[in-house]
Amino acid sequence: MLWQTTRHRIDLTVPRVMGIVNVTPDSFSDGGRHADTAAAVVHCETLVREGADILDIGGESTRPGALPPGADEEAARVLPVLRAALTLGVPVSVDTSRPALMRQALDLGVDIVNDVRALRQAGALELLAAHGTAGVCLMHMRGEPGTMREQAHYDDVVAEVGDFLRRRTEELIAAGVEAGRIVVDPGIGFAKTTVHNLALLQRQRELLDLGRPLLVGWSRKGTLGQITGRPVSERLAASVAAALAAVARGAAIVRVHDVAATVDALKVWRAAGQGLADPA
Ligand code: HH2
Repeated sequence: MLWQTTRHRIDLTVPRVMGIVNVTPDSFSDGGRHADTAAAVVHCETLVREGADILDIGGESTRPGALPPGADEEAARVLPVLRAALTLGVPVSVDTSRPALMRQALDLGVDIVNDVRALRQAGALELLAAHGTAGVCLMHMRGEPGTMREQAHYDDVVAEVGDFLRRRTEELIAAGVEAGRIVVDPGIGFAKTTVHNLALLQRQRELLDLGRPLLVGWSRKGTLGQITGRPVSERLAASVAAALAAVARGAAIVRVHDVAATVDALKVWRAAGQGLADPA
């Protein structure tokens, strides 16, 4: 299994780690820590040293209740960091929903567009189709971060998330995006309760029927706090456990804050033979 992106063909026969770089003052877990360009670039370098396979750089906090920054503000946060990250030798993803910023990022040579709104802003889908070479991550969310909690109602969350991702994938392919460039993400914590998030983990294998690689982001999220009783700053062990559980159920890429710990855990996981073809 491969993920074709602009400069890199990512081999997904082993689980990959996407390191999170939030260039924001208000992200739920690390807001303000890498809010200026210099700190964010140092963080990119650190994550690559720690073994990140992909860097995901974003300038909008999408925590529940967050309001989006202005377009100029988001671009000013993200573009200089993308420029520096592109020199580090790993695929670079821009985490944005704004087509104008996607275009600027793609012009810089960014490899992947990761959109929590699944390219639903006007012009985004056409932009990716016309660009032709970028990878895309389509994530499930309902509504907007500011209001999404009100929309956490499903009869069967796994089926409904799967239907959305299938429809969206088909729409991209119909618009001209190659299937091999698309990965899908159930959107843990986006318009979902703890019960919904856990159903998406327990039954994650059903989403493999979509025929696209799965990317999942459990890192430090609220459901882990619900289970462990721990605040965001103390969710490392819970995040690593969730990442392993997701990989065990077929996730190809895990989006994480704590790259070093996740990379170590996955090394042991693989050495133990989990999820690998029998090495004998
Ligand atoms: N989660 C967040 C942001 N972007 N992208 C994908 N594909 N999947 C996710 O689960 C996902 C995402 C939220 O996490 P974080 O970036 O740490 O927080 P914030 O949005 O507050 O910056």
